Amino acid sequence: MSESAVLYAAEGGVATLTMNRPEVLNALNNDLLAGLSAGLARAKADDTVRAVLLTGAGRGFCAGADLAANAGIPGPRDVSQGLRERYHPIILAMRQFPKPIVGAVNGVAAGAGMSIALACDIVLAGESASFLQAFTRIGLVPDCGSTWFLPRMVGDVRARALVMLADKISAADALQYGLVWKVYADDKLLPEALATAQKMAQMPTRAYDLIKQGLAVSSGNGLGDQLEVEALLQGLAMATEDHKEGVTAFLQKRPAQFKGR
Ligand code: T3D
Repeated sequence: MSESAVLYAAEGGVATLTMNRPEVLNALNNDLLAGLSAGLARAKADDTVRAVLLTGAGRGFCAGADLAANAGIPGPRDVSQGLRERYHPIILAMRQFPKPIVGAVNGVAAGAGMSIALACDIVLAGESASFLQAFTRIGLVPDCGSTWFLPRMVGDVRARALVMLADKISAADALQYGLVWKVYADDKLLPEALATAQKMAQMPTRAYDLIKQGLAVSSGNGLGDQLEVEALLQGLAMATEDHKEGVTAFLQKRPAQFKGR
């Protein structure tokens, strides 16, 4: 595995993962997929890391599966198994990640690259970024969660149009549709995304983990079931050191110093 397909840097509670194949807009080959898995595992295991920032090197965020590398594989390949083994663990790891993930979409996010962007907890974009459900352009169907994320994020009408028409949409449209949280001038994106991740790294990390668990099951639950989920999660949150600190700080009229425990 190439060490450089995903750059890893941890500082101030934030691990920055930079997809690093700029010459192909960070298209996903085996090295980059392995690098993402390894980077997420490393950030998860490091107790000093309390937020992750995911971005791309160069002018793209991620152009999806590396079509040239795939075309170079001789003979038939088991695409379904490849998705299960190499892609799904990344999407699931992101959604089940016990710390927040901020995506800084610095350029085009296409195909599985758009799915990866949508799997982040907070999606920020540069004003020249774009989003493309590229799949039907090459006769494929959306994968890596796009048919799960999109209807929930933008509703059925827009989800169908995005995946069937495969029009590239601008960051401004993505903001209007609710695919991203904020759009920044291109030169402000990384500093703003880092500031967001640093802020989140100071927040109650265990509560974030529990929030992610609650949101993950909400769309499959009725209100009564979800109220029960919230009750269970609140019991866990209430037992954390950070909850005690939050209440103590409130009563003492000072800023809380959360430790992520
Ligand atoms: O196969 C499986 O394992 C299943 C998984 C499937 C998941 C998927 O993601 S399927 C979807 C795959 N992605 C695409 O279909 C997108 C293909 N790329 C594009 O449509 C365009 O490149 C973009 C719209 C993303 C950007 O266009 P543009 O004009 O800004 O850049 P460009 O000139 O097309 O690309 C720049 C370079 O990156 C270029 O190389 P070159 O000519 O300078 O040597 C281009 O070939 C390369 N590149 C871009 N995307 C990919 C890629 N190389 C390999 N794979 C790519 N996906």
